[in-house]
Amino acid sequence: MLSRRTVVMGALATSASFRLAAQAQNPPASGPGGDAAPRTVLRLQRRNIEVNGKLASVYGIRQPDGTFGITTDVGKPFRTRVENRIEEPSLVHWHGLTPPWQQDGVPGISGPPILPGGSADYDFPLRFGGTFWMHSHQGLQEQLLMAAPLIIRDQRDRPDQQEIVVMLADFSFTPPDQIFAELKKSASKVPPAAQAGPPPIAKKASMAGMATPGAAAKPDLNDVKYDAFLANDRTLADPEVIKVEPGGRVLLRIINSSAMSAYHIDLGTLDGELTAVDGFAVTPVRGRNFPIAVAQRLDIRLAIPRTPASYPVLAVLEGDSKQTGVILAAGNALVARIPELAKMPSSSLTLDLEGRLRSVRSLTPRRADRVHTINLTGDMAKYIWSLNNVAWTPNALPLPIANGERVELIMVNQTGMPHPMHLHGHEFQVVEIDGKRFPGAVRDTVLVPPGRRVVIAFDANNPGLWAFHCHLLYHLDAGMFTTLKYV
Ligand SMILES: [Cu+2]
Repeated sequence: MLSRRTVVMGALATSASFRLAAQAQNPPASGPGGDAAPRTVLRLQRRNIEVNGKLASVYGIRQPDGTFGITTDVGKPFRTRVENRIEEPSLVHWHGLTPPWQQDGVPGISGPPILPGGSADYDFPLRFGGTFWMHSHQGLQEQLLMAAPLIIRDQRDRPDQQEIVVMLADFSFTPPDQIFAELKKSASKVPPAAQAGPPPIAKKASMAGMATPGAAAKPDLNDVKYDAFLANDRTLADPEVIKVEPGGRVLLRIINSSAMSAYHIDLGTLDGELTAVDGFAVTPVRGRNFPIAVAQRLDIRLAIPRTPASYPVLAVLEGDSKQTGVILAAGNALVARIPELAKMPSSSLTLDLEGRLRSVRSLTPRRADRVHTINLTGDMAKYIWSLNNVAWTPNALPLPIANGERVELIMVNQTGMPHPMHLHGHEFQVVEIDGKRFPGAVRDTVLVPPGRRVVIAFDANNPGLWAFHCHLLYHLDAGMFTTLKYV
């Protein structure tokens, strides 16, 4: 049976009645799970941080006691109330979770945004644990750090292991609207030769590669020039220093909440063991350097050496030397200042690791009942980004699928930029790269570099209207977005 709250979350509710109904429920009535489970309040609010010695007004998602986001346990209901304390409408998406579609937090798809002063309630079971995150799906609020960790502990977590969450973000003092306007303006200055397709070639970095478009061209990266890169809201000029036990075990939960920036995680002299991507277990991969695209997460286990020392955990911007990070301080070690430029520039992200990842729990092998080919397309001249040459509008038709089907999405990147593609409401498995089938990682966001073909498979087991889009914020806003629908 639908609770009153679930009805309130429905897409049919208008913003006004949505707000009134939500307010009328205060104090909380008992939900489907009874009175027992307390409701966690999350407030969307303005806050100040200091970046490069200057004060910056950004957003945050915090509990009344100041805790960013949520840490909870698998099996518990996800019972939250989101209170909008900012001056504009907002709505929060639970990235990687599989709620009923009306609680997915995409304005105009799952339901209306929460008006200023209003609130919305959520209540759904947590089917699996792992490292997830939450972020506003409204406008460009994510660029102003409207994001927070969403950690679900499960049987993989060990009491003898210190958990450290590292949230990465890109930061600009330029307001997001202006960033977007400048992207459109500078795009229109691309010489006509660079606009000729197919495939359309992005500007700047890829200009040199114009004669050999697509995969052969150097990918176009980092078209927003950020003022800073943040790890837990701080730069390397004043990084977070986290005490760890010499000889102890650490689980890094790295979340890339950046709007537009991908990184290579540099563990320095520490050997890491990658145990999960986007929350889902993979056969462990050892290494000191791991790529992370926008919206992805990495769980990396570390064994801290017994000798006191400080160990930076860095994120180096792809195709650049700029870096951010946190410092792990084991014992009474001196903490040296880490420069904001790495010695060596990082390469652009590849699919080398993706092709090696193997899920610990694959989908049941099964032929696809339905296959959709989705070309990742764009027109750099107008800064229009699209799927199958359709820049999304509310009139765009959803991709049809049906309940119970095994669905495969073939993504072919025909542009000069990499696109991290995210499916809402379902975990998927990477099953093919460039024609080679393999039982890859189960995850919710996969990178498709220029000229590459990536196939994902999922089971249609959560009926509704679901978003599928590029997670680069300005590509998403420009129209690289579609929906899937089934009942
Ligand atoms: Cu994109």
